[in-house]
Amino acid sequence: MVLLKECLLCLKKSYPKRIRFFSDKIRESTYVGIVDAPVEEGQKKRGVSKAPQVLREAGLIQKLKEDCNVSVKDYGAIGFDGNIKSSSKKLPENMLNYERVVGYNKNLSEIVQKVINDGRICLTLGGDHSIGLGSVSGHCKAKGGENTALIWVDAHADINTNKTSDSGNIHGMPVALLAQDLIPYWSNLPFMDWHHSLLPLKNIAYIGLRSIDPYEEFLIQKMGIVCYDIYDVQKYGIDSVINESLRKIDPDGTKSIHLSFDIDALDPSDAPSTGTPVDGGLLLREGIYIASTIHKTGRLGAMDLVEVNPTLGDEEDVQKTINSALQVIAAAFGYGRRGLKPGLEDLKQVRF
Ligand SMILES: [Mn+2]
Repeated sequence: MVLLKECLLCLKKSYPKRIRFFSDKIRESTYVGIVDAPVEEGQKKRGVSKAPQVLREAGLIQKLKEDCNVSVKDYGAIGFDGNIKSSSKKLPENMLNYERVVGYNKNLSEIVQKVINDGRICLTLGGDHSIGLGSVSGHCKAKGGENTALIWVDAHADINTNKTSDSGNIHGMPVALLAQDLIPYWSNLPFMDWHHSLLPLKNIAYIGLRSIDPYEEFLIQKMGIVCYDIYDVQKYGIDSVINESLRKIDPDGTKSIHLSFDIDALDPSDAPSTGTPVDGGLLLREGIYIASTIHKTGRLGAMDLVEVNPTLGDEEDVQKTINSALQVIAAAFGYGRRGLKPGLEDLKQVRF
């Protein structure tokens, strides 16, 4: 065992290219921190806050440990910053449950930043997609906005502001709140001093969109945001879409990648139990392909899995949706459909 390690180290010194070949064949532990965001005030349907518990009961942590060889640390559930409550401050219009949503995102942002600074990949279990605000914000604070690349996999663009949103649901606004370039589009956002809109739009790529509001489409075009909608997935294939996305938002291959995966990106046949399903979505295998391609970069910094609502649909719908969520998460943390790579233990008998 020791000999094997020494042998590999020796090769690393003299043959850097060869060691990369060997490293690729050896399974290494990944360190993950899990955060629950059992919240649902970013939209109007109740039940999505139950997802973290249901995903855990379905064996998420066991799957990560056994199928992905991941070392898991549990950071528990986010709370709500009690300092943010009704005050004389004028709240922004057309942002439902504003204090509540800002309050839990502040908390989430701090925890995500801590998990990443602890040297772990942060997995946040939503909750509705409003938690993308705190999660990505925390990632940017830990790594710097310039050094963070965001892949937003979703049926929707979630880039409305309170001036353009029809619903006032904040789960349709997180990308607009995160983007540095869109700061001028906002005004009067109290209790947001913890958030700095650090992420440049050029570091964001959308995959799977198919329900885009007119203003969102205008903004995507005007700002040149990298966007591969469901039409592009069909046209170019998922391999080109994810690799081109990564190449465009992270051309040097050096950024910390944030995968924000809305389960409604998947077709309702694979993920029916979600609040705003849209027909004609990504196949489960395409969702898995996105996640495993990001895993293979070795630069996944954080992941959100959001919008699973276990109170919608019948039992079969819920099972399907949970299964799809578990498979996408497992793929992001290294589970391959051809099985696990051998670990050092497995290689004891191998002669190079
Ligand atoms: Mn979303």
